[in-house]
Amino acid sequence: MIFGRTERGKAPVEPVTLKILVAGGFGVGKTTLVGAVSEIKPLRTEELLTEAGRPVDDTSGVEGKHTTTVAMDFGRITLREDLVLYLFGTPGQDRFWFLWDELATGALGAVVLADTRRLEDCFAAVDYFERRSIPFVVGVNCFEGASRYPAEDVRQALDLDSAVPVVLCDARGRESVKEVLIEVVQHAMAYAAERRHTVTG
Ligand SMILES: Nc1nc2c(ncn2[C@@H]2O[C@H](COP(=O)(O)OP(=O)(O)OP(=O)(O)O)[C@@H](O)[C@H]2O)c(=O)[nH]1
Ligand SMILES: [Mg+2]
Repeated sequence: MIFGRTERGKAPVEPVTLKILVAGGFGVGKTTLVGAVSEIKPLRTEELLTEAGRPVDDTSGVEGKHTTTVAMDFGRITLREDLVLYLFGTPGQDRFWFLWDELATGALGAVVLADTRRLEDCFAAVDYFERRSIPFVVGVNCFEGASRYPAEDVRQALDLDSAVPVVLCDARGRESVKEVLIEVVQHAMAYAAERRHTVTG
């Protein structure tokens, strides 16, 4: 985690910068989410989905999808004058799992994007962050045509701890994505405070 230092009495304030991961299964909208909120042109590493990859790249539900992330997405958003998030979108396909540890280093928290038509695709991401004690929120990307489920149902289906926020969102919508990111930051702060309390108390 990289913290900018603020010097008292000096303006403008140098912002605190936090690293947030955007994870989840294949084609769930991670690249879309980073692109929707980033104030810089997002760095993308998209490659065309090929005929050869068809047996392993299941595009059902996202038939319009022609590319996939092979390394990462990178974007930046200033949530407040003194708070900047660096967003790292992970590749969704299992064959790129070896990149995750690199991407997760120093992350304050994560968004696990989920599609209710293929909820099982985000199990691996949920498991990954639980094992490493990286606080995360689940963002349910509400694709048109997918049934809407209350957040509580998604929590139960994913067997999530009651403290993990579940937020319905639209990965294409800037305001919607911002809400999810604010939720991650708040959750991560609460999580850190809780841990401090457990250690010192
Ligand atoms: N209808 C609808 N389409 C969406 C939404 N979010 C993403 N899409 C589309 O779904 C497809 C997949 O989006 P991506 O952002 O590439 O998904 P990804 O999770 O980055 O995919 P990988 O990197 O390959 O795992 C694209 O064609 C998007 O335009 C959404 O909320 N609604
Ligand atoms: Mg992607």
